[in-house]
Amino acid sequence: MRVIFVYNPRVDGMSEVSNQKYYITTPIYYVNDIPHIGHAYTTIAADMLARFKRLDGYDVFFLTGTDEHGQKVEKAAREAGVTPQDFVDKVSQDFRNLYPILDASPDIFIRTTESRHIHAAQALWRHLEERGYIYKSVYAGWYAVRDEAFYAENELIEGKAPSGASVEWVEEPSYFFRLSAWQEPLLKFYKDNPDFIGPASRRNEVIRFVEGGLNDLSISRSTFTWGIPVPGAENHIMYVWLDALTNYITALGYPDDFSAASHLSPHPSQQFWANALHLVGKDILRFHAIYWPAFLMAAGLNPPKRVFAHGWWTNCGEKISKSLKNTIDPAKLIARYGSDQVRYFLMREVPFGQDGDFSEAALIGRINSDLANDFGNLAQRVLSFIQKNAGAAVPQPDPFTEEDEALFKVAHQMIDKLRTCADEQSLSKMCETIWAVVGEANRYIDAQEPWTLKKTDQRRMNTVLYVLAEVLRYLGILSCPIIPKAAAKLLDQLSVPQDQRTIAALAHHKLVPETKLPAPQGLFPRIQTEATT
Ligand code: ME8
Repeated sequence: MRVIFVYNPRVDGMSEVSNQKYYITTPIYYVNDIPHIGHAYTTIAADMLARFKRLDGYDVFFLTGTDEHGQKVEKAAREAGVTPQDFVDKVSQDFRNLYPILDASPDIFIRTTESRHIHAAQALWRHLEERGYIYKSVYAGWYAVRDEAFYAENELIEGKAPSGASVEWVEEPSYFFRLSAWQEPLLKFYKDNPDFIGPASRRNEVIRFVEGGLNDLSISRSTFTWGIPVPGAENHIMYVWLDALTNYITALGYPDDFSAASHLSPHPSQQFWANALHLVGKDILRFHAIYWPAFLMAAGLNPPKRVFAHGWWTNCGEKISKSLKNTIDPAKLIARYGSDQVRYFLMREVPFGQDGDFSEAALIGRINSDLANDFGNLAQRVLSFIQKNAGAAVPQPDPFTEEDEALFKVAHQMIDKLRTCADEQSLSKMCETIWAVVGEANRYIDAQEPWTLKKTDQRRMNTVLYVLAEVLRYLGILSCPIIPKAAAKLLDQLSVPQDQRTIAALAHHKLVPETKLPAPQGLFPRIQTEATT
């Protein structure tokens, strides 16, 4: 049962959402290795959406965390010569330490070794068992530890998993989930919920895969012990993906709080669940778009609202991997260029959903052109002109001209465009939408020439500066999700009160003439390179 929400109409005709829930998740990352740019990418994307929805008045719940069980992690601990628990405590902390560096704002960081998660995963198992979807047999087939995935013989390519991971032959007693029973219900579910999988090209891939037939899935292992014990069969541990996927409902209080609600009085956790968006890389779409909704439906629960699979980053054309020694450390990159700069680059450079190639030259290019030249320069020109020629305060405008109104209009239109893009996870389009207005404002200043008006018509100069400062207020507020530090700095320089840094405040408030403005400081330093020095 999906919960229906009512939008509150706004006085000025803009829709404002009140108290609507938005639940966004990243994958929980394996702790077999230190965090790299790929992990930072999904986390920043989720953060951008979480911040945008908060800005738009939503009640947001943003979840991330670490996936700490399974053979891959156990093997990494063994290689490091420490116990799995000590190992996961250390690496999980490395991931946790990354969030402030990325300027990411998760509400909860979950670990699959926490007792509440073990309780939730075992409860889900019991529900599946009670409903007749689990049976015991023997698994004999291929397994790729790197992917933590089972593969059928006909899926292998030259003796390897389709991902390129090595496979090993596994033969062991195992419990199975009746995935085959879910082929038709899944296909119906995809048909009834055409937005469940994004982007559309990925949706088609998933549908083709399911149409090809689903085998029952081995969901327990009995040849190693680093995992959650199967309830009632303690010599088995749960397959790491069944364990890991459950994290998304553990964080909402499953099973205790989650099922306490009815559709007449939905518990807040159910309202979040009805609006859940899982952001994942394309590598793990199958688990999220096939296994996960099948597990949930089999347990009598609703699937999430949407799963969006983004593309894959390579480094100068090469797959990023530890063995190629080309992993990119996001913390080092941020120390060199700044968090806003790296966030903007990752979100802007590649349309979300497509693959991208990382290069430092491209990052520097974006910093110098989009951030320093376009946005930073606009703010600097306007604010330092006000500082020098308009008494260091918000100028008093005269009635606005057509050109002024046209610029206000494009600034205002950003709001609905950004809302649409956010709901489609078109993150690079969100950046383009804002930078299009930066471009309009730069063209307006060049056309209006406040430096000439200074000598010929100071009242018109004040109006032009007011218009530009107001548009900077729009740009500052709406760019918060992408470049939170620079946006806050800009809003400080415009003396925008903290409680007016929301989308609702854009229409309800305006800059108040004669408000004192502090001395401006540059937002984005240019990066000097050999080519530019
Ligand atoms: O799969 N480009 O964890 P994981 C873009 N624990 N994104 C990348 C990337 C790259 N080169 N490399 C990694 C797991 N990612 C499971 C998830 S969820 C219930 C369990 C990102 O540590 C991307 O989001 O291997 C990818 O899906 C995820 O990291 C895989 O992280």
